[in-house]
Amino acid sequence: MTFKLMPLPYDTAALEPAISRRTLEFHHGKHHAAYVAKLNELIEGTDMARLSLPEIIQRTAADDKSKAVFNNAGQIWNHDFFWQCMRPDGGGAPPGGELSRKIESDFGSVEKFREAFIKAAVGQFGSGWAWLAKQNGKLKIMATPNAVPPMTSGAKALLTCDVWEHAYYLDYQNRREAFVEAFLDKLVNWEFVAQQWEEAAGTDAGSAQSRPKQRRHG
Ligand code: MN3
Repeated sequence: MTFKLMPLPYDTAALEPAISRRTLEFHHGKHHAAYVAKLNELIEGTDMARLSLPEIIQRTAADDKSKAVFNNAGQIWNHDFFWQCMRPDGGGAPPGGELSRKIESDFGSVEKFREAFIKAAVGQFGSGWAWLAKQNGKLKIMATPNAVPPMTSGAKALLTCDVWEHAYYLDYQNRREAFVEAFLDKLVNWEFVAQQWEEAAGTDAGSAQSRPKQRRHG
């Protein structure tokens, strides 16, 4: 199939001041768009052209000869998911409910979850992603390098923050931690995260995780 660039679920200025319009214009309109164009070019005329994005990711994850396909497919999936994880006037503590209770029971408190997420995001050396994921019935914090999504290790993604420099350098320069704090405190779309949690109820289903549904904010 030919993949299309998923539109942002909000205006490019909607996340200011935590993320500037200029950053979103480049990040979505140039970086994310380039992954889509490149993947389409790489799979055209091959048997991968009829697969879904998660199928391409799973098929190429352990295959060094398909590294370019994996990297571009992974980055499309990761960015589609990342945009949905944010909204204007988001962030802070998750609203009450099952996910909130699970965060408290698995991490000790929301504050401890926040500390662990920041530590993973800041500790990811070089380019990559920080995640809240579900695996074997438990919540876990993960950091993955480059284009790797949690589904390749059988975990289901619930929340992610892009920690490639292109995600924050125009707004925060080298201060990755300040960016991750702004992400957690001002941007997280907890409704979306809770929806991922509900979809994961009773299963880890990481390998079957499909493209997140669109919802528009702002
Ligand atoms: Mn990015």
